[in-house]
Amino acid sequence: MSATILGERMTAEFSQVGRIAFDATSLGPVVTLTFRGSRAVVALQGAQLLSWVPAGHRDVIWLSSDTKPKPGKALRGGTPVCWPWFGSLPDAPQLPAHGFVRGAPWSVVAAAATDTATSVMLQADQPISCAGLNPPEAHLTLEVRLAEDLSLVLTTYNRSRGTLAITQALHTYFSVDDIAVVEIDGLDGCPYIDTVGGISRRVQHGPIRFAGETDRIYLDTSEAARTARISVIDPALGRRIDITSEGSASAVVWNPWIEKSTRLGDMGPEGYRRMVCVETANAADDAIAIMPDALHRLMATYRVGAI
Ligand code: TA6
Repeated sequence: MSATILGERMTAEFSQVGRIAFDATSLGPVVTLTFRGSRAVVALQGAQLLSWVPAGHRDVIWLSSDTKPKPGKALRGGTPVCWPWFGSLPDAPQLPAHGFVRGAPWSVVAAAATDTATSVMLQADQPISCAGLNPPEAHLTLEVRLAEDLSLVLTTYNRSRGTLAITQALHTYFSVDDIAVVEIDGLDGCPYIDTVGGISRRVQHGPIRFAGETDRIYLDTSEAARTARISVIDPALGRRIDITSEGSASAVVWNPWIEKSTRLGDMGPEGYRRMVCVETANAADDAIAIMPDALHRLMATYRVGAI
């Protein structure tokens, strides 16, 4: 369906909600939410958050200046939805990294504008499937809720008769002024899998700082994320981004640095310096099993403040 027709259909259906608009853009069809001077933009392909501009702040989300929409592929940046697996499948390396819904078509199925928030619910178009894979019988939705903060809730409903084992991530690229002076707080003492230069297991001591390619899966973080919270500290911008989560036991921290971002080819000039990924996940050892007819919610909430 062309973006124009798509936009007309959905605009007709949800435009009376107010504070929600559908547009066909150079990045594909998007839905824009507004709330008290804040704005969020979500691509319908992949239900990918592309932008969140809280009132009085710069965009919190990084999106490459060199990314273009391709069928079945996520844009570089924003929040790709990694599901029903995170990373690559060792026993099926031919299947796409990070699962197959991040480039698939989703539809807005509900919208609301209240005194406390503006929200949309997107649903992965059924059947959820991927070439060469027996698709899990699951119903997948992403709620985007814009208030003073921004929340993402990824809900997996297991419609099969068997247990659904998945790994997953809300793979968010945050915008920073200069990665060289950024710190990530809140993961002190957490065990992690370091995937740079082979696989090794370590324990985090103090804040995370960046001086090269960094690609780590922090495990058993639910305590840190739920209570002490994980924060991106950006001294150059004088900004902190606090990340709290529910239903998540892992956090992935990634910056490709120079060589890998050159290899990726879609990070834009010096893009690696302007971003850091802090992903709310259930990955590696933290895979989850969803019983038949049960559901699991993975939730991340982002809030910005001054430092
Ligand atoms: O989340 C970190 C990571 O797994 C990195 O290893 C890197 O591959 C990144 O995701 C981006 O993956 P993508 O498939 O989007 O290029």
